[in-house]
Amino acid sequence: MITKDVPTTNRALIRWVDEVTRLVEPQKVHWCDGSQEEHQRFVQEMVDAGELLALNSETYPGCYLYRSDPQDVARSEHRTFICTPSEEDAGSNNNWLAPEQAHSRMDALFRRCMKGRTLYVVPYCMGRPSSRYAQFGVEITDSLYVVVNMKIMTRMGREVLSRIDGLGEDFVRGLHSTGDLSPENRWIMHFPQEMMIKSYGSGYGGNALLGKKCHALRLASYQGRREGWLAEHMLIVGIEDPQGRRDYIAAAFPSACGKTNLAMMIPPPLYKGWKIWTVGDDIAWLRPGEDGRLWAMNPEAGFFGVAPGTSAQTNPHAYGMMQQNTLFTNVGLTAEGEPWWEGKDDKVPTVDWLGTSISRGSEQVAAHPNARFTVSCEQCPSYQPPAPEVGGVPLSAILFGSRRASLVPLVFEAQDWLHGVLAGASMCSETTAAASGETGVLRHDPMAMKPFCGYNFGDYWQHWMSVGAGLKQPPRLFHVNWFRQDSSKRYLWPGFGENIRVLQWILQRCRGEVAGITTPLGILPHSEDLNTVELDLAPHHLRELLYVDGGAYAEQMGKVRTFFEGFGSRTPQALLEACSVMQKELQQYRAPTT
Ligand code: SAT
Ligand code: MN
Repeated sequence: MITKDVPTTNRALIRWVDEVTRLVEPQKVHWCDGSQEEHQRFVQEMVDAGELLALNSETYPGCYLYRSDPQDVARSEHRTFICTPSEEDAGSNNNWLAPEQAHSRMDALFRRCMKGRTLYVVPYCMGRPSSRYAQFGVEITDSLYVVVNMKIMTRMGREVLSRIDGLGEDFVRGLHSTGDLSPENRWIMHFPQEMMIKSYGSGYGGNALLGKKCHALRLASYQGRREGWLAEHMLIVGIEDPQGRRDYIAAAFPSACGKTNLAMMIPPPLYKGWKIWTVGDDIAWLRPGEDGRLWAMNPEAGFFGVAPGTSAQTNPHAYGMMQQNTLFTNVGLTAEGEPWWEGKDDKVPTVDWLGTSISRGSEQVAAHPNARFTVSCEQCPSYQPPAPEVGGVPLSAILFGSRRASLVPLVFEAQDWLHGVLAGASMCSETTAAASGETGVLRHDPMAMKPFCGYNFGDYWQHWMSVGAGLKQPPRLFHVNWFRQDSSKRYLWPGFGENIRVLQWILQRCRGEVAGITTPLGILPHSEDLNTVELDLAPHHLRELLYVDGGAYAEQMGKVRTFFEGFGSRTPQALLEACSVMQKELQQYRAPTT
C-alpha cells in the first residue's frame, strides 16, 4: 500500500491509484503538482534521455521536437471501443465490447507493464476550475510525453487536486500506458457508465491525452445526453464587425479540415475593422442557457493542431504563437535546428520526421502529414476565454462543414432545426491523416462526430432534436464546404481568411438582413449577396460553388437514408421522414439557369 504521503484526501482516488499500482507494478509513483518548475524538470529529463530535441533556442525558444514511434502517428479508430453493457447503446457507429471482457483484456495487458518505470498521476480539469461546468479527471500514465502535453492542453495540478479532494467518486479515471507500442496490442476502451478510460499501446495525442477526445468528447457526450447538453467536435469563435457587434459561432469540421484556421482567422485587408476572437479550436460543450439560447464553452487549455500547411499566410496567429514554448511532434528540421513542415516557408529541410537526412532536391516529405504542435491557448493573440461565471458564449449560428471535392455547395442554411440536424447528420467527408488508414475516402461523418460520439448515433440525433426543441432562441444552422475542386483538382474557393465572406452572409442571415434562394437542400445566397470584391473568382466558379445538383444530391440522400436505417429503431422517425422528403424534392429540383 502506498497510501502514505499522498497529496490528496480523496479516498476513492487513493484506492484507485493503489489498485493500479498493484496491477502495473511501477518502480516509482509520482503525483504531478502541475507547476511550471515540474514541467521544466520533465522536459529536461526527456531531453537528457534523448526523447525530446531542443530546437534553435534563438528563433524557437522553449520549443522541442518529439519523434513518435513511426507506427504511432494518428488516432486508431478501429481500436477504439465504447464498452456499455448493451451493444445497442454503443451503436454501430462504435466498436463495442462488454465491459467485463474489455476490463479483463486491458488488465491483462496492464499487468506489470510499468515494471522499472515511473507511474505519473496527473490530476486535470477540463474547463477552468472556477467554472461551474468544469469537469475533473485523473490520468495515470507512464509517458512523460503525455504528462507534458496534458500540462499544456488541460488545467493541471495542485488546485485541481484540491478540488478533486471534495468530489468523492465523481471524477473521470483514465489509465494509460504506452506498453510495447505494438499496433496489435493497441486498444482505447471507454466505460461511460464508470466514467473510466483504459488506453494501452499508443502515445499519440487522441489515443493517449485522455482528457481530450476520450473524456471531453466520448464520455462527455454520453453524460451530456443524460443531463441535457451536448459535447461536440467544434471550434468556437467570436466575430466582431466594424460596428462593434459581436456574434459567436461554433463549427463542426472533421479532424484536419481547418478548424484551427477558422478559429484564428485574420480577415483580409478589405475587411478592415472586423475581428475574430478565438474561444476554442476543437471541442465545444453546448448547454441550453436559462435565457433560451445555446451556450458554448471550450474545455481545453491548449491547441493540438496539425502543423503541415500552417504558414504566415494561411494562419498568421498560429504561426506566430508556435515560435515559442511549443512542443512539435513528427515535424522535419532545417540545418539551423528549426522545425519544418510542408507548406511552412521556403527554407530547406535537412532531416525528416523520422530523423533521416534528406538529400538535396529529393522528393522525400519532411513532416508526417499528421505532424502536430501543442501550444497553450494563452499564446494565441486572438484568444478570448469567456468569464468562468458565465460558463460560455451564446451562439448565433452553428456550422457543419465537410471536405467535399464535388457536389456540396459552399454554403447553405437549414430551414429550421430539424432540417439543420438533417444537414449535420447527413455529413459525409473525405478521410484525412488524423486517423490511421486510407486518406481521401468518402465516409459518413455526422456532425464530424463519427470517431467521437460515445453512444448510438440514432439516440444522438434524437438528443440533438430534443436540445433544439427546448431552446427559445436556437442558433441558426448552416452547412459549409471550403473544399470544392475543379476538374484539375484546383480548389475553387480560396478559403482561409477569405472565409469571412461566407461568415458575413451567415451573420446577415442570422439578423434577417438578407434574403436567400430557397432550395430543397436549404437556403443559398444570391450570388450578388456573397461579397466577391477583390477575389480572383471566375463567375462560372461562383455559380458552381452555389449550385445545387438536384439529381446527384437526391442520390446522396438515398445513401444517407440507408445509413440512417442502419441504426434501426433508434433513428428518430422525424429525421427519416425529413430525409425522404428532401430526397424526393431534390429529385424534382432544377436549379434556375442564369
Ligand atoms: O489527435 S486528436 O484526436 O486529438 C486530433 C484529431 O484527430 O481531431
Ligand atoms: Mn479534433
